[in-house]
Amino acid sequence: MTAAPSPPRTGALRLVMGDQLTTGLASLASLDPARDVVLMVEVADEARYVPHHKQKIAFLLAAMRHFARDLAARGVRVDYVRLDDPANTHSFTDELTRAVARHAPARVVVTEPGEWRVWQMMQGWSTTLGLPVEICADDRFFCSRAEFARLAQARKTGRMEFFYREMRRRTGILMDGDTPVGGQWNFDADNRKALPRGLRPPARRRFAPDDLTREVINLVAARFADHFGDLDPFGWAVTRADALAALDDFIATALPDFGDYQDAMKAGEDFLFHGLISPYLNCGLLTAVEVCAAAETALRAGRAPLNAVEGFIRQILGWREFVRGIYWTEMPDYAQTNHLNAGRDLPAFYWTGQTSMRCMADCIAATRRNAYAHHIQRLMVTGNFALLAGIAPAQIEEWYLAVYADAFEWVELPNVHGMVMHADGGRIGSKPYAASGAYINRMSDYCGTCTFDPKQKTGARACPFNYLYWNFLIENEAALARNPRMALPYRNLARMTPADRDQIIRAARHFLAGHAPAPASMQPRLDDGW
Ligand code: FAD
Ligand code: DLZ
Ligand code: SF4
Repeated sequence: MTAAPSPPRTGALRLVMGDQLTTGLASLASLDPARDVVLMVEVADEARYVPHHKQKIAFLLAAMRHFARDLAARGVRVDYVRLDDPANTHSFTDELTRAVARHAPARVVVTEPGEWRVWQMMQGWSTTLGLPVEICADDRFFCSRAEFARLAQARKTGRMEFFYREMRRRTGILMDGDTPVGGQWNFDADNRKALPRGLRPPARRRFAPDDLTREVINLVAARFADHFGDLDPFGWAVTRADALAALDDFIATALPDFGDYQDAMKAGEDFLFHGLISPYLNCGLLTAVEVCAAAETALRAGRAPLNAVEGFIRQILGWREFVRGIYWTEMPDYAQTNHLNAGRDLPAFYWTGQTSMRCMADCIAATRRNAYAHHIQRLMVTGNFALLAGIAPAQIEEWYLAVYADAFEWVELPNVHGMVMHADGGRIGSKPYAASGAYINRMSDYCGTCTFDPKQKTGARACPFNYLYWNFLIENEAALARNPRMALPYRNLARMTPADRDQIIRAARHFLAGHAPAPASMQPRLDDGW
């Protein structure tokens, strides 16, 4: 008598995570609908390792549910574990273990993750599961992790600008043969205009939540009530079709002015001429290739000028790829550096928004409303303040990772640790972007309605950015004075009388001592039970 045949094993169990919502994902490429199962899991660990903005959690879970629905409609077997499933263990590893028991797969297939933390977790999966685990390279970037490492060895990743030119040559984007379109690589000098009075940014396309998204919003409201941020109005696209519509809307209405007003800020105008596409790019609903192609097509069709299109494409083909490469070649040591020995606690107003500094209050309020702030708000307002105030890098990094819908560590950390805090000693930027109130006054209309005066250095009405700026130069003289790009500010500092210096130091100390750190209830809770 022959033994009864054992039940056929599922082919592969393919885990798709919240930032991998791309139909052409590497780990889905060889999917066999007859034998494979796609696993997607909503786990509280991912929502709580930093206290993510409510809207960010809702955006990702809604996008995951729509992605799963679309896969299932195409005949793919999807095993989807919801957040409110009573059996949910709320961790990637434990949910994989449970799914392996359900499906008895021959192997697990996954695409490399966006965060070092999860990459480390993955290294243990084969042993834990007792199965082969195939980790596919994430091919949604122009430059793979391996290729960036090769370029770094060939010394082509020292500065973003040279890496960017190399990427232009390799991809042919914005190239006419061997030369850059327009005969110039970079039009940044044209892109620093303040917003003229009377110029109204276009209304932006937002997307009303459907029933599936509304269900997620209600779940997040109930489960994460203590997290930062508003849930309503929720206007993010959560499907590929709507993300494409958002991209079309940007290209048609805002891209033409993106370049001119890239560095501008205006109170109450949350989006200006920015793309509003980073959440879609980072979760996978849009790809970098198609976004760059859409911008280049607009240029070639005469629908957007070169300074706008080059400036926009540089952010994606240049900065986005560059910071990812730095993250993966330099982690985990990268996160530990603290070049300026900054160690002050993050003030509570980053979470409450309650501060008399109009620029800070406006940027934090926009962040609370939208889980979004545009680049100059992040860099020159909330980032600049953290730099000047000497906030501990890890604390300000957690804030940025928590509050933005587009924040994943591979892109957040180099921007905050490197570009903003100069904690990496200059790997990302050759000098810190430190600026006084004069810069914010030039590029925005915040100061006109602020209790402080951007023209005063000391005294009760002096703009805090002013004395904090000079105090920053004084506190970091040993680390920064020999940097050639800091020569001008240090020459100006040298002209200050000892009495003026003393007054600055006292004003800064008084201000910093008067701002309490965030109470424990606002700090990330890594060990929170579910
Ligand atoms: P646009 O201004 O329209 O730019 C187009 C695209 O270019 C963006 O969608 C983004 O994909 C890319 N891009 C622009 N600047 C950068 C940059 N410096 N690094 C990487 N990509 C860039 N971006 C994130 O995607 N996630 C983050 O967590 C994040 N944290 C940041 C923290 C700080 C302190 C700073 C200064 C910048 C951060 N950025 C981050 C970069 C940038 O601010 C956002 O990508 C941008 O604001 C997203 O809005 P947008 O789509 O309207 O961008
Ligand atoms: C950010 C996030 C959140 C809030 N929730 C989930 C989730 O429930 N399930 C999931 O697969 N992914 C989630 N994510 C995104 C992950 O944090 C992200 O995929 C990893 O950090 C990638 O390294
Ligand atoms: Fe910000 Fe200073 Fe201007 Fe007030 S005066 S809005 S604190 S830069």
